[in-house]
Amino acid sequence: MREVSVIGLGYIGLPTALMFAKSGVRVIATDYNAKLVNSLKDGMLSFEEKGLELLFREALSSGIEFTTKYHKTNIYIIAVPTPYIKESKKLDPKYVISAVNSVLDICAKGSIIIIESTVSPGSIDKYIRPEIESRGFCIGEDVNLVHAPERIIPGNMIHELEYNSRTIGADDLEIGEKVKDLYSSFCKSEIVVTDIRSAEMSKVVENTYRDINIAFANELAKICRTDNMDVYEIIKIANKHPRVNILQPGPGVGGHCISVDPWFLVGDYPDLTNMILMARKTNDAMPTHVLGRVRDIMRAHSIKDTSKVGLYGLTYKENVDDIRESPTLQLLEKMDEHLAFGVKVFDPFVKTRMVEHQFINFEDFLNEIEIIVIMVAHDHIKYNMDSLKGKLILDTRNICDFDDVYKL
Ligand code: SAJ
Repeated sequence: MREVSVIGLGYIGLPTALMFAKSGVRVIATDYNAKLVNSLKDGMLSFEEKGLELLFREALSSGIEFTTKYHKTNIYIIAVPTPYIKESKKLDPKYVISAVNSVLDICAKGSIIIIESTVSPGSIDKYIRPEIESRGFCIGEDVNLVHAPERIIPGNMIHELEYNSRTIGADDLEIGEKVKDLYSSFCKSEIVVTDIRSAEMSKVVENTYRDINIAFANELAKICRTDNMDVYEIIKIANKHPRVNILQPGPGVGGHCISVDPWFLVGDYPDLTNMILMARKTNDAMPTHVLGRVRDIMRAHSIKDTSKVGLYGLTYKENVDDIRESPTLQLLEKMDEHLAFGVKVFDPFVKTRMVEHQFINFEDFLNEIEIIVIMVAHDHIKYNMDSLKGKLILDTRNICDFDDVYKL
């Protein structure tokens, strides 16, 4: 039976570990967070995701093992966080380095270490190889290195794990093929084997492409606002062209991928990344644009009190519970900078209080506000659209079709 260790049981590591287990691979799922490991052992998931519960049950009955310890297997998949340093815009590789070291402490000769965490191009050469060599290991003989960046999208992770194509970057093609064979246990799509540098770069390029495309849509939204054109209608028509595919404008770009990865390129190639930098700035400026729209609406209706404004949605996008770098958090930060406080917040996916003036009950939230800003297009608000009647609505996601709705 094939065997693999998955290290880091977060948004990527956990579904990946479960998927391997369900597909007949023996999985040792490791995380240093004892609380998380214990709750997984008790059958409790740490986050919500479509289809995850069922996959979890299937993996449990296939004998997946959750542990805080590193166990000896032949293949180790590292899916730990790779935060970026806000000031320098560079990657902080400390968690990957620490996980690699823990693997080196126990692994047998010839083991394969696969890094799934997103890293900035060149990071494996810069941080990981020297670390392994400084421990006296010969890469290619004692251990083999692979980079297999993930591509799954929160909200549709389980389906995409199975049906997205993947990239395997390896020093040695034979090792690459072996890893490809392992991922084929659940991945039904094409798996491309390439070198490590290309795998690192293509991952960051994919997210940067999306960031630039969203920035273009956001810029169009601002252009259309100045001359009262309907940006959604224009994008809809433009996208009928067979070679045009413009994404949707929104209140900003959040999450831990698209709003972060382009910075790696800007940080490493500051003189060569004009467009990438502009796109980042354009998207980062969207929460301020939303604030400007709120101010316009308040003025038009002689509302002076910001506590009459309610932000619907705290997560970075629809139908997930992840609030990292969310446009709503960015907007609240901007308000804070300008000493404007008191706006109310509600999100059906965020059940503990994360920010000031956050409501846990939707009706209570609605009772307190006159203006509602739809920041996230959760299904919840689509089903409850009628309850917004009588409010002033700023719909940043284009989901409300009432006549008198304000848009971006
Ligand atoms: N957004 C828009 N307009 C759009 C699409 C998205 O404003 O038309 C916003 C979202 O609301 C959100 C942000 O962009 O705030 C990012 O959301 P997303 O759904 O575009 O992407 P993520 O961050 O959830 O996942 C991305 C995906 N990358 C690409 O599509 C190229 C995913 O496949 C990656 O696996 C993931 O990053 C990652 O982990 O890198």
